[in-house]
Parts: sequence; structure tokens; C-alpha cells
Amino acid sequence: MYVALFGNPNTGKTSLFNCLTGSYEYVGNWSGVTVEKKVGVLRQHGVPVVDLPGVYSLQPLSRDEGVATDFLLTEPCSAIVNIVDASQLRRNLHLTVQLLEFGCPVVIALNMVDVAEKRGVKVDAAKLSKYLGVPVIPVIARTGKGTNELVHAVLAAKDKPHPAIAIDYGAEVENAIRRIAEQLPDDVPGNKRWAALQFLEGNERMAAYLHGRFDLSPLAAIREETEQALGYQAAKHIYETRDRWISEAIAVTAIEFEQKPLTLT
Ligand code: GDP
Ligand code: K
Ligand code: MG
Repeated sequence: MYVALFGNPNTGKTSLFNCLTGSYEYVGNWSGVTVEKKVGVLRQHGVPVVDLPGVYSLQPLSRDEGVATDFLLTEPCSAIVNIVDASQLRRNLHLTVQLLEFGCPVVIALNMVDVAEKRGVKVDAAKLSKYLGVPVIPVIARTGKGTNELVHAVLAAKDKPHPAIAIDYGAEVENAIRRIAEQLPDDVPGNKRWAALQFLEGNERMAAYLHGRFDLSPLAAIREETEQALGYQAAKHIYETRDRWISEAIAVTAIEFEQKPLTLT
């Protein structure tokens, strides 16, 4: 089973992959897309690591981005390393939340700490770890600093059952999650709550995965009812709820230490 590297585009994912795997890199292609598939082996530990295409969310905007979501839907993974750009915390944590909802062990590699500090922001890794409920290891992927600590954290976390986080999405969406989850098969990837949320958000890869296994129309009807009750798209509601949760995470973990324009977007 793979250790899978997830992160937004340009967060240092490939740099980190190279630090973790040294020269054991194998390059091929993901099926159906032109994105290269990079698989390596964790230095000295023989654990396979895969570098996935950079995505801002598990809702793919292109076929290439769909590779990351399809990976979760089809490949059992032993742990996720989620590389997070400390200078763009708010944007990065939207993917993090969806990975934490999936329920596989997650270790955060907090990268671009130097860039954040130049912008006058210091992220407290220990506090962020406490808020997210998973290890947060500061790294400088360009130089490899912090990779040994990261490897230790991954080896300690991998293959251990890890409880998924459960953000409260409010009565309408919670009711929809419950009703959809009741209908999902027990062997759904991740967990039923995650799958129900991804379906409610309109994740087409999730719909494609479920389609063919059974009739999607009752699930689509629940989504429609929910959107009627909300008065707008479930995806918007879910995004905004996560954004408030992330604001709180930033408020308790990121310190602005200089009077510079701060953009934690
Ligand atoms: P990917 O798109 O996520 O695979 O990111 P890359 O590994 O290609 O890195 C994107 C850019 O960020 C490259 O120019 C890296 O050298 C740079 N980079 C990676 N890690 C760091 C870091 O910790 N600090 C700084 N300042 N730059 C970094
Ligand atoms: K890049
Ligand atoms: Mg890359």
C-alpha cells in the first residue's frame, strides 16, 4: 500500500517526493491521462510513495485533477502526506479538511515556512497539529530539512486506524449526509460520511464511482431536496462551513508578527 503525497499545485510536492525517495523514482503515466505517475520508495524503509497531481480540492476541475480523487476511490493507501504551503494556509486547508474527512492516517508536511515568515506570518505547528488532530511537521522541501522527522511521523502513523474528523455542517446537510450514508455500501472508500459529503458537493468522480454499483437517483433526489431547503447549492454551503472552520484554525495557529500586508488566501 502506498504512502500518497497530496497537496495544492506548487506547494513543493515534487521537491518533497524527491527528498523522501532519493533516486528510487519510477516514472510512468496514469491511465487515461497524460499526467506522469511518479512512484518511489521511502529511503531505507522500502515503503512505496506516490506523487499525485496537485489539486485545490477533491472536486476535480479537469481529468488530470481527477487522478488524485480516483486514487482515493480505487487504491488503498497506508498513509497520506499532505504538503501544506504555510504562506497560503487558508487555501491549502480546504484540501486538508477533505483528506481528514476521508479517515486514512494523515501527516501534514508544513512547507514554505520561509516564505510565510518573509511575509510576517509564523505558523505554530504544534497548535495546528492539535487543532487538526494529526502530526504537523515543518519542512523545507527544497533543501530536505525536516524530512527525517517527517519520515518518522509517517512510519508511526501508517496503517493505524485514524478517526475521520466530523465538522458540523448544520441541520439540513447533516440530515442529507445521514440519509445518503444509509444507502451507501459498506465497502465505500474512506467512510460513508466522506462519500456522502463528496456526493453532495457534486464530485463527479464520486458519482462515477457509485454509478454502476447502484441507482443514483435517490441520492440525487436527497441532494435536490437539501438544496431546496438551503436555497442554494450544497457545495457552496459545505465550502463556506469549511472556510469558517479553517478561519478558526488560522486564528489559533498563525501569528502575524510584522505589520506587513497579510494574505493567507
Ligand atoms: P509541486 O508543484 O507541488 O510539485 O512543487 P515543486 O516541488 O515543483 O516546487 C515548486 C517551487 O517551490 C520550486 O521552485 C521549488 O524549488 C520551490 N520550493 C519547494 N519547497 C520550498 C520551500 O520550502 N521554500 C521555498 N522558498 N521554496 C520552495
Ligand atoms: K510545479
Ligand atoms: Mg509536482
